[in-house]
Amino acid sequence: MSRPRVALESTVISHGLPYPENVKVARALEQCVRDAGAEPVTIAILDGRVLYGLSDEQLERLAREGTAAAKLNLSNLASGIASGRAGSTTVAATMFLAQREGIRVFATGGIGGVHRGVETSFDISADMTALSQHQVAVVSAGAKAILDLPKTVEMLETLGVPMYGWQTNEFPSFYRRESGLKVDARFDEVPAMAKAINQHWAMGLRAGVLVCNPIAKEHELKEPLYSQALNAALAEAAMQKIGGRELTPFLLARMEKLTAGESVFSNVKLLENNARLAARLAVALEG
Ligand code: PSU
Ligand code: MN
Repeated sequence: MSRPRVALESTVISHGLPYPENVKVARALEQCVRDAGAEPVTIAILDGRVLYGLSDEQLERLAREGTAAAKLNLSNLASGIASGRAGSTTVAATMFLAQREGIRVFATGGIGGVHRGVETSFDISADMTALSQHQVAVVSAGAKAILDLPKTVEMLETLGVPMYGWQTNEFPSFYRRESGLKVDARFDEVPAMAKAINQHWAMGLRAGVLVCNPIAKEHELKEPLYSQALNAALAEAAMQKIGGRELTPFLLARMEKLTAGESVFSNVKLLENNARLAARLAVALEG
């Protein structure tokens, strides 16, 4: 019998992590999924085609492109494929493609959400749209505090996206375990979480599910480094008037510099943590 599949996104490869670390991390995440009993499916766009799984040569090409690759969400996915250029898929596009392929579980780092200053920018990630539309369980470390987390959580509720805490009551904030915000339900066992997710879809509720898996305590970005770097990165983005699709990659790159690489270490650790939990969930959902 074939093993349950876990989708992995590719924007984290092209826009989220530096080369050549991104190649190693992409392969390490696939191995985490395999070790936990599932089959990894990294999704990306090359030569006008959607790839479900990348060869070494294809992964190397995408990783080398870095931010020159098109960052594809729901609105620019089709034109990105048609262009023939290299493209990486965000959480939104990966969810859409995973569902199309019959994959029910997807591991990422953190989701995009409602940006700070949304009152004037109107910048809300298409990840929110996709979470409301595609029946895929997204395993994440929450969303990072570069976003407006209270508004992101409110929006998920409005869209009918369940937020399930893995062994936590708190909505995690990516580099940190806590945010002061609560999840909808807490699960301490994988089968119990799988049961709730199956229930959600079996009833005909159409949204995805956000599984919130906090970063391990020992891998958190420490205070005060975390808050200082975050505030500095946000201030720089505002000064330089960075917005739209460039904003998330800009803030991630600045966090790396301002924390002397500590943020990348935390990012990799939480990605691995999410890949492992996603695999266990995929196995439980099949059972
Ligand atoms: N969060 C991270 N690292 C990332 C991203 C989010 O910690 O690389 C990427 C994901 O692919 C996510 C996208 O779907 O950024 C959101 O971008 P935007 O805010 O432009 O929708
Ligand atoms: Mn945006």
